[in-house]
Amino acid sequence: MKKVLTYGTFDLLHFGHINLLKRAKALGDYLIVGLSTDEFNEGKNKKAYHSFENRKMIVESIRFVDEAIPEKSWDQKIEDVIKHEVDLFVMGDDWEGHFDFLKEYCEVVYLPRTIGVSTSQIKKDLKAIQNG
Ligand code: C2G
Repeated sequence: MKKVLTYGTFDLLHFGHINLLKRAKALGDYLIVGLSTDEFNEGKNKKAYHSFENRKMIVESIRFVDEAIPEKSWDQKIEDVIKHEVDLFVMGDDWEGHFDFLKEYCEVVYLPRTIGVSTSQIKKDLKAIQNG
């Protein structure tokens, strides 16, 4: 069984997230998502709209996702790859090169981001609609 691992916040879930998860799952048999906790997001200067628990419930409901684990720090990826016996690590290519250190432990693939959508743009657009 080929195990795939990816990480993210997955807030205000959109088709860019789904495209990533769909392609990641297609590269293996079992997809684990390391979901950023609210505390970890503070370190990314990100404030998710949905809480970790609610984002976890949503992400675990996606048919491409087999398991969600908490992402609490930048330093847990090697341990996660080993502990979960991961064969392939996947991220969107906005992270190109950032996780090449994992190549000692598993395959690393960066997939093209889906153009034209992002959680931050959704927030901006909604604010503009509200302001009229
Ligand atoms: N993504 C994408 N296309 C978009 C938006 C996002 O392919 N239009 C991908 C990102 O490249 C990432 C995943 O969807 O692989 C999740 O995106 P975010 O929730 O924004 O994750 P991020 O904040 O980049 O956190 O340790 C890694 C971090 O936790 C990644």
